[in-house]
Amino acid sequence: MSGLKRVLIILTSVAFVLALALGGGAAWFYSSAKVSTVGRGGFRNQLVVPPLARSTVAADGTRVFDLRMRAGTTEFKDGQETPTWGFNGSYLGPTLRAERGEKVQVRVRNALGVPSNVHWHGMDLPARMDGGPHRMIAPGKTWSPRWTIAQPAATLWYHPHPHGETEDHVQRGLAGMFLLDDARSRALALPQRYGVDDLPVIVQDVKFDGARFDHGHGVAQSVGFLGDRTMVNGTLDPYRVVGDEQVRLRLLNASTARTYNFGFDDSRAFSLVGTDGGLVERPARMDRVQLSPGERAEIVVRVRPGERTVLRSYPLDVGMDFFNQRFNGGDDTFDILELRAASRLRPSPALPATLGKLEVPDGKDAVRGRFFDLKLSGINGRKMAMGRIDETVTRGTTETWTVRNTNGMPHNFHVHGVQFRVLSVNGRPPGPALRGAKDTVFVPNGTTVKLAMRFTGPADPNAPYMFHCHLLLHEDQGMMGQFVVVEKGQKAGRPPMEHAHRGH
Ligand SMILES: [Cu+2]
Repeated sequence: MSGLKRVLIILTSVAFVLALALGGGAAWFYSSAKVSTVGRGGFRNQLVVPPLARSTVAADGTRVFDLRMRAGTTEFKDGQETPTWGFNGSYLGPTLRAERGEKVQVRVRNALGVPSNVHWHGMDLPARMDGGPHRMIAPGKTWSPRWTIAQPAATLWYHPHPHGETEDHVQRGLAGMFLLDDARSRALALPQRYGVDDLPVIVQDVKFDGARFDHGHGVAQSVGFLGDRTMVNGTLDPYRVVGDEQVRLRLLNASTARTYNFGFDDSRAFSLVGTDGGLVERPARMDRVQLSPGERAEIVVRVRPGERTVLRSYPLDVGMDFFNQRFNGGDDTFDILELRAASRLRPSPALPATLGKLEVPDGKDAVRGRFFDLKLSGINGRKMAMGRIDETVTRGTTETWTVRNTNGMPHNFHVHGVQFRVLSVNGRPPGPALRGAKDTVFVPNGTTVKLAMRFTGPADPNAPYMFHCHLLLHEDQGMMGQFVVVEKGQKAGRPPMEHAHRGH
């Protein structure tokens, strides 16, 4: 054998071994990116239901709540104390509840030791009360926004919104529900005994490094943080004993990046009765409902005496490409919550055939359209700038907003201070889970959604509302813009810069 030939054989062998190793590495990397907790955790812990926040009623009829943001530790796993943040407790916060027409005030005290703030997600309220990134609360200070509840019954929530740090503050535990009621919702034959047949289900994915949270981002995860297990209301491996034939679950995706595809382990049908902004016009039967970060769905599920059924999150079915599907959590499966039906169940009335009329506009009276191109590098090519107002809308008018994602990764779109109707998804009428009032909508790659919304104000040219991707890493990286609501003919002013310093 010639020397040259020998060298060639050696080189070929080395290349072959390298290719095998690379291929094996890639295969391992690919298969290790898929997570399933089915049958893994057992359901060992009774689901914690956040307490209803206590309130007082002031002389002028205002319902007053107190929230205190603080640091602490929480025992998620036996004997292990995890450093966490919470409102009035060590993790998450109490459920605030108010009635349509009621005046409310929330006194928010920041005892964290670092600046933070609170945004009322889904609330129709003046921009100055909205808790955007301009409205920071310094350590030791209290912010006391007040407004009148001017929207239908709904499952809303609250969480911090500090520019560049929202993912971190929410992951540490700062989130809670804000439920609204009205005369119509109270009169309907829907399960509505809080903590009994009407359960808050705050879903978050987490990862532990011993006792501590591990908030690291995976290398190929463009969406941000993805955990390897889930919690409901801060409870790992949760179960709940239910004593009624029908149970209402108020699902909130409070995760920072993960989208869930909820269903039951036997794929039984359930009834969707509410979306982000309140009740849908009529209950819709389905066996899956998908929620991206920030979205809510109210579902009613029927259970049989003595049975156990598991709320599960299935792999996503949104036509994501191969790579995104695997590395952004689309192939993952989680056992979320086990419902244990008592051996004898209280009878529940049949669900009403209709739940009422939607109050979001159908877009026919739209006076203007706007277009938003979602890119991680910025919306419409611009990164969030605290001192720049991106859009100016006229109070009392209806607009259509067209939102497109061709960015090669999933995004969603949340608008502050308003509820909208989804008119179309890629030119077609939306599916049943998108036919209610919404404030956040999933926009996977290759999708264009058209929304209709009416800005009821009040006008304030100097106080902006936000629109942004609610995948919190993306929001922190600048996928956000600002709009103001003005009176006809008025010009946008300047955002209040006194709260804009963040010292990064
Ligand atoms: Cu995004």
